[in-house]
Amino acid sequence: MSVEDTAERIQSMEVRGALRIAVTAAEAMLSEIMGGADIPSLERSAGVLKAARPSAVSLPNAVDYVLYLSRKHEDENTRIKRVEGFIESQRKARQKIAEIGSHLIEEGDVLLTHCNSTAATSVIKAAHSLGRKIRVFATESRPRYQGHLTYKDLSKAGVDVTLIVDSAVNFTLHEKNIDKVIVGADTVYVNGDVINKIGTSQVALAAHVNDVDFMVATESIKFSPQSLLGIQTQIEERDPREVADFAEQVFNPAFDVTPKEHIHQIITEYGVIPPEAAYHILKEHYSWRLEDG
Ligand code: RUB
Repeated sequence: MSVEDTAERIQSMEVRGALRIAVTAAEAMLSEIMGGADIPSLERSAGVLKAARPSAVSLPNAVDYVLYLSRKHEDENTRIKRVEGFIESQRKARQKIAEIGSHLIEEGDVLLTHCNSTAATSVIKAAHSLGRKIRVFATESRPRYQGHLTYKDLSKAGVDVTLIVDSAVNFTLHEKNIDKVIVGADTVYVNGDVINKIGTSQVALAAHVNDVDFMVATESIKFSPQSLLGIQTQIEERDPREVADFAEQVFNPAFDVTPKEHIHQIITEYGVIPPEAAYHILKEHYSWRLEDG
């Protein structure tokens, strides 16, 4: 698949979810490398891919890492091996998060999740496959209804899941005695604030008021090195017609920022950290990014 087609599939959300976006973009860069692309043409491809969706930092992180590896290894075979190794490391990170996160889900837990995060659902499915009896409430996640994907995925795995409308979150938290909320992330800032699907910050606020644990499951590829430099991630605004085709004025932000004060834990492939420890993940695992400019 060409870089332009891949960017189009990401923009149209045929490919969505921060990790899948990152891996698909890295795979498009890998095909270019396999086709003998030189550094200037890889740089051009990276630019096209990075412009596809602005709020998932996993996308520039993945694409820039492939560029970094390509500049570092001139030999084509080594380049290919390193990029393949990077893509594989992302699949392993997901498995590790599922394994680590499953320890945080207890027998009898009632959970709530928002949107469709494969990191969050893999934690839930891992806990379920360990035999824990759990129940999950999934928001439908207007306007694109990614919660339907969550519902289908969890049902298929045999998890007891119930769909709710987004505006039922606060009521459900106390009415159904939710123990924990678990969501994914598109971007994690150095201070521990998290960008995720629009409505996540409201879910977190409601969880805070109801004294419910709020957990974020995320691979380190979603941590923002730019935030170390004081640069904020752009919040994507999407087509108003996703919301309504009759209204002349529609505001349709796709993501929002949940403040670290409302987040209890962040589950990463390196372990469970408090949001304040985001700096350490960035410092240990993203120094290449700063070296590379
Ligand atoms: C998806 C979304 C997900 C994160 C994490 O938004 O907000 O929670 O991307 O997903 P969209 P994952 O549907 O607009 O891409 O854990 O699968 O990487």
